[in-house]
Amino acid sequence: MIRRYRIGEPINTDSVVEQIKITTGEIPGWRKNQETRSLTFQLNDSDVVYGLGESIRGMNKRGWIYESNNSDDPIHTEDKHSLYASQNFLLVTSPERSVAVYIDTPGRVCFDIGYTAPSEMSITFDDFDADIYVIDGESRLDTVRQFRKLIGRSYIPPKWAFGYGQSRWSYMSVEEVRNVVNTYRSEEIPIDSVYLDIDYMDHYKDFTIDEDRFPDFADFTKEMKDDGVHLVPIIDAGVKIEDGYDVCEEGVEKDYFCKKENGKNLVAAVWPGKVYFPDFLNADVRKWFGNKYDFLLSKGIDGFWNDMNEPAIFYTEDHLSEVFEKIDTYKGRNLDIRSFFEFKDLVGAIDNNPEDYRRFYHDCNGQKVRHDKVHNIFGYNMTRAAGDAFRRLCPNKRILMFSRASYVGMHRYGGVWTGDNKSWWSHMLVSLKQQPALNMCGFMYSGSDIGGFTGDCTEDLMMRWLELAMFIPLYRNHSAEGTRRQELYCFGHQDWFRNIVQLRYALIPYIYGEFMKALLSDDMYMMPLSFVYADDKRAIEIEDQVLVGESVMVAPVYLQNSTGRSVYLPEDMKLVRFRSFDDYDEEVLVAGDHYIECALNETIVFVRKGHVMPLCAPAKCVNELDYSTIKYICFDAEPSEYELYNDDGLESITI
Ligand code: MIG
Repeated sequence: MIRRYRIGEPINTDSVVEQIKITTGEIPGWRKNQETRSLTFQLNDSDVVYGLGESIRGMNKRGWIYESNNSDDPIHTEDKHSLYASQNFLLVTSPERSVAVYIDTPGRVCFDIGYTAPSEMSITFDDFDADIYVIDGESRLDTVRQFRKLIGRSYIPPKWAFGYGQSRWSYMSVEEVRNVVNTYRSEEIPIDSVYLDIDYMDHYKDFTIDEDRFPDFADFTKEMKDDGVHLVPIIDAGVKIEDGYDVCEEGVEKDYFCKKENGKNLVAAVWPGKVYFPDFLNADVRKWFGNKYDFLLSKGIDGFWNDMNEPAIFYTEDHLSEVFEKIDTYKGRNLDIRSFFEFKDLVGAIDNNPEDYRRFYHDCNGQKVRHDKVHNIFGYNMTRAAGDAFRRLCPNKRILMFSRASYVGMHRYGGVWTGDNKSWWSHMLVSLKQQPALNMCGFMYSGSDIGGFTGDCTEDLMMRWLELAMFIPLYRNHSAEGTRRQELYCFGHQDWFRNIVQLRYALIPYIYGEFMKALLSDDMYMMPLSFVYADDKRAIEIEDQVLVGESVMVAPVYLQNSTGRSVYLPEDMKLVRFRSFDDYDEEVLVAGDHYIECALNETIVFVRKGHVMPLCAPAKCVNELDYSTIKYICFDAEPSEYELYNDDGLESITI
């Protein structure tokens, strides 16, 4: 059952699709405090709190403060409070209850989940305006399903988006991309996509191509596609300010950019230097910007990633000049402990400065709204602009789309990737824990940069990460400029990498099928063990094993130099130890604790009691997978029933 309550006068986010009448009066179970602008909820000792989508720390969110405040912060350490996303859904579970709350408000929200007082969860608002949805379900899954129904069906990617993707900031030319693809092909490591980062553009201008380095782009896109490879260009939120650049000139002429208090266009800066921000909160602007994707669609592109849409701001013109003025006042002074750090922070705190988010305004249905009040739905609306455009421009075709910033509601238009992680073993585990939380919030197509974005990746980290991400929908290796190259052929054991990626392809009938089944029924694709083993105390506490679809449990190795790990089995399961798609052992293990050996080149998968996992022969790309080669790995000697979902993976589904 879902009840909706309203506090103040929230700005509509369009995050829900079902109209629910507002219930007046107190919110049962919650204490409202107008003075502190907060809501408080009592937690029982046995409660586990799930949710908040893309965030740091564990699957059980108890014991920390999380903030919905979309942030371009590339240091995802445990002491942080926000990442790039705001997904304000919390699920409180115990053997006795499964209650959830969804806080629909586009501004900053703070979730203190047993941090200040261990048995209290309090939610504090910058502006006390929100729609509060309280959901009571029969089970964890039932509560999630009700929420997912409320927010509408998730975005469906093309099937090729489940294949291996190779990315790097940046492949600088047609020759470099060709070389990457050719090397994957000659090493016989499957690949479906290559990502184009900012340098494919002409001076970082959205919807342009650098003609010198990427000449005859449509021909090149075709050449790649003929070889089974989709090129996926990046689109940034800021539009370069430049005379003669059509996107900039049109936007100025139509008055489509975000404005300052005085009505002048805000001048901010990102990659291209000075930029304007399209006012994505305005429907006309969304339509206009969305149509621009046609520049690339018409050249054969069928996938995009939307970046820097928190929005990330290096500086605003106004703030920068203030900083320069202030710096002058420090000239010739004897800088001491205070003044030195003030001075240092003047420049150090210039990017993504909270002040800057209060310097500009949006036009929301004729209402002038200061940016910080709607900050968390900016990226959502950029991706919505694209998603709506795809439905207009190519209604029958699925287009790959994922975004860095997000808010609930965006899940209907695209997926997410989790931003600038590091080549750290700890970040590999975080990437697994984020998956169930993302699924709860409607984000089904998602993943993290495999191998880590910044920092130098080692061969063992890359191998373990590819194994850990084996069932994660977005399977993309991405890394930053200046880091050690981490294309799979850059390391020593090509044969091992080939085996791992081929296994991914062999599992795509299961991965894609289970993903789609879950998506179409508002179900979870990846879930904490407690979703199935609800009364098993041990299972409820597990943070490093996850269920995938109806048949599989994963328990990957995530520590450097480990040759195995402890695994807890809530019931009897079959261990399948893969060295490659056709070289594996199977062993039925009884419920309980096990130490499982797992060499660096092995992927371990557990098939649940009474269940079945399909496996096919790999191919060089998803499109060439031959489902007639499917065989089934069964827990029992006698195969049980299994419904294998499949479709052509390209055509839109509009039921
Ligand atoms: O702040 O386009 O998260 O994936 O490679 C850097 C360059 C801007 C951030 C994205 C990252 C991408 C990078 N971008």
